[in-house]
Amino acid sequence: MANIHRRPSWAIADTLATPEAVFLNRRTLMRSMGLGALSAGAMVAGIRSGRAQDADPTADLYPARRNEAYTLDRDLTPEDINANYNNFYEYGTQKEIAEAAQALRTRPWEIAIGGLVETPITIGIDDLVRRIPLETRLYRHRCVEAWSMTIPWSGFPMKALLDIARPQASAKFLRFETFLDPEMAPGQNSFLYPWPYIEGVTIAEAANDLAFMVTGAYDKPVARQHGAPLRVALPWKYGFKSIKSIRKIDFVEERPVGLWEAIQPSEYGFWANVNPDVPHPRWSQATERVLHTGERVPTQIYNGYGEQVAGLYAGMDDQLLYM
Ligand SMILES: Nc1nc2c(c(=O)[nH]1)N[C@H]1C(S)=C(S)[C@@H](COP(=O)(O)O)O[C@H]1N2
Ligand SMILES: [Mo]
Repeated sequence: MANIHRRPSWAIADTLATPEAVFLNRRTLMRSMGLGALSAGAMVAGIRSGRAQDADPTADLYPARRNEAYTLDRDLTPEDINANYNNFYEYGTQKEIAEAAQALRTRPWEIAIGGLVETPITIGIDDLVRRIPLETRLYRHRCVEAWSMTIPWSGFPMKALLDIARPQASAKFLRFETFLDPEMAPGQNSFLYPWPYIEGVTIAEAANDLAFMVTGAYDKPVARQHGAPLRVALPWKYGFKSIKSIRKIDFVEERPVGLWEAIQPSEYGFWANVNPDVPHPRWSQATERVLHTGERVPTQIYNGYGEQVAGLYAGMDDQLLYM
């Protein structure tokens, strides 16, 4: 167990993770959870409940207006590739969680926005998405494991949350929390992870135009395996910052400790800005594997978004900005 604590499977650069290594890790985890049999059953139940769900009540909002300020230097990752290669530990530690994730029930889905704000609010996802105009942006995504993808996200700027909740002067950070429901998400039965998944950003980061709240992808409501019905996209940071299936957003004074930072603070920090020159303790970040071509390309500082976000970190050289 201590060994798994040190080395969650996704924490191995995926170029180093042989299928054997992934299999072994998964089997060990299952055994330690006593979940071998249950997991197969949960998977079938998941597929069934996914099919039984009604059509998404926000489907009419897509395709959302394309924001031409966000384009790409490379092709989009084909939808079927993206939809079948995911990190969503609530549904398993392997990349093939798409089927299991269909167990995620996305309605009713309320989001509680509170903490140090003028206007705390609990709002249903369907009300939230109709309150703010949606737009589509083509974004890059760089996982800390050194693979990358490109995706047409739809949603709204994170800044809209500041306008809705109006943080008090004492608020310094946003703290995001994923749902907690081990019956719906078998991975949350594992005591190896401090569920629920938590992540955070500073108020200044949230106000940067690049910080995006995702409600859709590929011109329709976002798929469960990508973090329906509401997730974050912070394309200049390693992917683990982009938390999925959000239920709670709090404005806080103290810096939030994310799930991965809680497990392994020497490898996963708060800032997690992409930097090819700062290796992960166990692998290089100089290049990345493009998911849909298999090609290795150089990684760029801030994942290519430095012009927009580098200013956020001026004078912060005392911080561990790149892990
Ligand atoms: N709740 C939750 N959010 C999460 C994760 C997770 O396991 N649980 N994985 C993170 C990681 S490591 C990555 S790379 C991205 C993957 O997003 P994708 O599966 O849509 O490509 O989600 C991030 N958000
Ligand atoms: Mo990741």
